[in-house]
Amino acid sequence: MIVRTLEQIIGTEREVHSKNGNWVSRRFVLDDDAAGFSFHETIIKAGSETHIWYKHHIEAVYCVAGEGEIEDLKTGEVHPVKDGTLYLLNDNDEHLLRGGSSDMRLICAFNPPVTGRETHDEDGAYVPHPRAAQWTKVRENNPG
Ligand code: 9YT
Repeated sequence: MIVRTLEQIIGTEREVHSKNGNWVSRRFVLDDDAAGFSFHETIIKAGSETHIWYKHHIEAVYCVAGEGEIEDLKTGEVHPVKDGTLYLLNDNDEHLLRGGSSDMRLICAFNPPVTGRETHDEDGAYVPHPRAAQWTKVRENNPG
């Protein structure tokens, strides 16, 4: 069993600040924990807008505080996000994530797991997991 607290993560390399100051993310579970997913708390700053496009990852995001919105760049749909809202980027969906009048506190899970060494490229993507082909096969064999 692994037990970690936010206090233990803040100020370490498991806490990552975006270059533009739009978000800060605390990685509770990473690839080297071998859980099959990574698990993060991300704070999206009020009033910010971030272009994100995880081309190589599936991400589930659950909002537990604050409010904002997500715009699906394929359809143009805008969805409000607040305490109790979940969105699942199950189709590598390109999107804009906007903070509203208060910081959003989001709980995020990634598959394949993030290693912690990725940075957003110009498209808002992370590089593929080092064993991405294996994860693709797991998903193909479990279509739901
Ligand atoms: C909301 C969202 O996309 N969070 C992503 C996690 C964060 N950018 C991270 O931990 O890298």
